[in-house]
Amino acid sequence: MRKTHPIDDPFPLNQLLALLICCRFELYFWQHFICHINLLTSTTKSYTMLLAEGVSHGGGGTYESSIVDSIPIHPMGVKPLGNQYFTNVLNARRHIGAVSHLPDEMILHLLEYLDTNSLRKLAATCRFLYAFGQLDDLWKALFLESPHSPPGNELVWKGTWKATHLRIPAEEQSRIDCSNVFSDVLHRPFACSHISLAKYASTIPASNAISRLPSLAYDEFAQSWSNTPFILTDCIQTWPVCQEWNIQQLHQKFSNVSFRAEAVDWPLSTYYKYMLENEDESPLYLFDRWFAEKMNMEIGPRNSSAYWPPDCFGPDLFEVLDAERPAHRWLIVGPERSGSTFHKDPNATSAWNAVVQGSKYWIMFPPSTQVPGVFVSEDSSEVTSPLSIAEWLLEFHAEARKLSGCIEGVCKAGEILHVPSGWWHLVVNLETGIALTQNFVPKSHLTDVLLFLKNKPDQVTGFKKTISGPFELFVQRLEQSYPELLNVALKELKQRCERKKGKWENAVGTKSEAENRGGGFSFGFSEDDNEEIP
Ligand SMILES: O=C(O)CCC(=O)C(=O)O
Ligand SMILES: [Fe+2]
Repeated sequence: MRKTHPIDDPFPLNQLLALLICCRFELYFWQHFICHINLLTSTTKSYTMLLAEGVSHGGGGTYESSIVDSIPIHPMGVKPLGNQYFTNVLNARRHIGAVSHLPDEMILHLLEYLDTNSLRKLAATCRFLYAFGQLDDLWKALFLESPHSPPGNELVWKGTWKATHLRIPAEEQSRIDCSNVFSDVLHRPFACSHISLAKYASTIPASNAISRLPSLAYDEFAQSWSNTPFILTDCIQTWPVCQEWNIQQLHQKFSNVSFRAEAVDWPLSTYYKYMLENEDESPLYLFDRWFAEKMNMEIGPRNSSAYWPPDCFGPDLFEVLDAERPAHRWLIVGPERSGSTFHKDPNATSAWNAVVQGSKYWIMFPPSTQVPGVFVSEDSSEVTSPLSIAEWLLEFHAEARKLSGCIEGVCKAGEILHVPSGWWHLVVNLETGIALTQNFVPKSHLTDVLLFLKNKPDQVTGFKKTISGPFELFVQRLEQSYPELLNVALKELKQRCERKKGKWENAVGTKSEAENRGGGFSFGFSEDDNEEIP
């Protein structure tokens, strides 16, 4: 059944506000709104440049006819804002009454406070707000907030978040022509979900290219490579999973098994359909830490195992924590464009990431880099990467890849990539794929991990809640299994803190607070600062 629609009735502002008040309009709105607008204003610049490039390449035509050919026409005909200057059609924005006083960014932000019914009602008032009411990100948020499916009424992916949330077949959704709606806020997510990723992955400057080695011995890793990203091209092909796994095979074998994909637990059959059919700018990413248990798999050592950690990384010191070790391995499945926005791995651990199917583009920076578009709080306890991967690539990639220390590379099926402790990384799947990742503590980064556990207890993640002192527990276990190594690491830890303390006192010309209080050695300096210590 098609939805009827009172097209282009003016919609008064007080009605929208009344709706919002009835819904979930909250007091922190204004503060949040201002940050949001600032960010959107900055990203709009690069988006506009992208569109302008399209216009100039196309000899002055409109965006649709000329821009980068991978971006098709919007399914409802919505156009970028700038296109309003190339047309004589009556702009649908003229019919939104008093709401026209609000910029598009604000309208979208207000709509984020609406519940399902209010959003549907508002979308039925005029063509412009209808277009806003189709934004699938709004429906994704409503879906994720809604209660889980009752038994017997299992969730089925219906092609869009709106259709899935409302449980209507995609073909029964209304689709009204919106070719007189001009809005970057509406067009940008669509454009971002179609940008060509290959153009970022295929133009890597030689000076940034990640080292590709056939294999590596542990001694070489320990001596020269533990602080450097690299790809091993001939290391994991003997893993049984590399011969056996592909998406279809996993789908057949585990279709009823639920896996964690960000905020939801979905049977693989649902995620598989989603993966094939979604058009999201940032597709939901399957990232499951309990996969071995769910798939009844043996992991390392060799022989009967499905895969095993490569020898070259040496002993993983977190193994001493045994059942108390924090989350450390994940199965990763995702479609093209899915991936991980900028982050450092937890607890100062290193990681390896093995691609079983597909390929991934990686861009990485050394620990002390200020990555453009990534906001780190003063005590580095909060990291915000507010842009989607596509927006970051559009806005910041060109500038970021010129920064010193930038490393880029494509890790292909059958290859494994090393992420050193503390390194920033953004990763995007260039095609549908499967990967396995594991975090570990090599001997050469023991001090970093101890320092992190000691100095940043509020940022330590992945341990069971019942473990009150991860640092103390780790030290205690190391004392039993690696007493000499622990001694050396604790000495180094002390030296690093004292050097840092000395540097601080030189800078401010006073004794540290700890010393004034009579305390000697203090762990009060973060390991990020140690990057600056020669
Ligand atoms: O495969 C990915 O998306 C990246 C995962 C990741 O961040 C890691 O393995 O450290
Ligand atoms: Fe990571």
